[in-house]
Amino acid sequence: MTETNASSGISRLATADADFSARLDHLLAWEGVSDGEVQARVAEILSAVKERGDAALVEASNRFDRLAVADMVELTLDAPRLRRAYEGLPDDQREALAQAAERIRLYHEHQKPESWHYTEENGTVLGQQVMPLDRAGIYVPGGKAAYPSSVLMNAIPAHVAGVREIIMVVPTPDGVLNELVLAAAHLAGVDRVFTVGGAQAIAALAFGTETVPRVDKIVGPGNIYVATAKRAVFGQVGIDMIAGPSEILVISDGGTDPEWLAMDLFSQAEHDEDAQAILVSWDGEHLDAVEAAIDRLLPTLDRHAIVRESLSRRGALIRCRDRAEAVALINRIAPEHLELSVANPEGWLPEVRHAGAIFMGRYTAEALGDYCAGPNHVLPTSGTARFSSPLGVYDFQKRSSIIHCSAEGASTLGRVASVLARGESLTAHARSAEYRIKT
Ligand code: HSO
Ligand code: ZN
Repeated sequence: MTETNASSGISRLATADADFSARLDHLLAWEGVSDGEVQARVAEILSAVKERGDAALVEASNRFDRLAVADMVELTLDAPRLRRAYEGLPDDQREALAQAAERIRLYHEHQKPESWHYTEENGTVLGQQVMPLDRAGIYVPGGKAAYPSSVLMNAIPAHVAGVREIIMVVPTPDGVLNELVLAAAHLAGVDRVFTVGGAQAIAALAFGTETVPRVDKIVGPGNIYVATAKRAVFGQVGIDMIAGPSEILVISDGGTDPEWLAMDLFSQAEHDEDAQAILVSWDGEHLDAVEAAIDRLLPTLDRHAIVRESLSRRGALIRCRDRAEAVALINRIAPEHLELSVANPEGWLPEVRHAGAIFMGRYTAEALGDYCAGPNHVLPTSGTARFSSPLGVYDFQKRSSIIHCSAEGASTLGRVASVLARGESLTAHARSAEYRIKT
């Protein structure tokens, strides 16, 4: 039996309910795929930019962002312009942004994978060389969803990875620039910004135009047109993930202030109406207290309409029987963000198989991770934490295998290769290997 609370609309579920599994599946289901009409429009934009370059890019930007510019010069911001944006910020914003950038940079420095090699007895050397991408493109959404924190989270790992050139694109609907976004780009090491967005910006990054250089990988969130365009150009360029709405799963042992927990749920629910906030506990009275806190605090939120919609569409307070059921729920949901608001979070860690980021203990609000703890806030959503990881330095690097045979090594390997090549009837392979066999 599922009851719906009249004020917040958040679902109450219990694992003991006969329909629990079906109800949970329904809440978790998220359809992010674009329809045929979106795909057709995107395909049109992609081919226009591919064929006509800057001219098509300018036309599309004028049309979709309600601009009236003559050429790409007006849609280009260089590094000095980004620095001026940073210097022009109010002191508190400039300092907070700089602190966040420094912490994110430090964390990502730890991720740098090393090249390695080993030498066999006969002198043959085998190894792996790690190299950064030449050029990365960062997509930043416009309008309300333009988050300076996301600029830091996308560009800093690229910079730490050693990417030679970082290009950012951001739409400016009605020509409105977001100075905080530009300041974040400055701190994160972005080289150039083009104020274009949508599928046309993805096309420019993927194919290159007279002004926009072609990049090797495109990262960053965007609306359905951007996501569709990214999927379409994948293969010609690398892309990161296609992110769904934000999610948080909180596990509470009943010992955390219900108001803190309510606000933690709101913090992700306020991102958008499709965001998902779920709290699990085996303490029924505590769940009632959290629900009461939700009802009390919800009207005080600036974004109460979005939060209410998100909680009633996809939110849930789930009562489980015990800790083991809570662990099973974590791994079934594979949440983007997991808050372990429990007495001994370390004890849980080995059992958490799937989660994008794990926030340990009562003090670690997810919001701290969104801005400044250091780890990346670009995380796998919609259960994709089962097979993917947070955005990181490794997303901006690739590896080359290194093989350096000694004369003796080539002779030994030649014998093995020759047999296998003849087994595949590839005799040029066999003879190439055999030339190097010592007799
Ligand atoms: N929670 C979002 C990131 C973000 N939060 C940006 C605030 N600003 C990612 O799921
Ligand atoms: Zn957030």
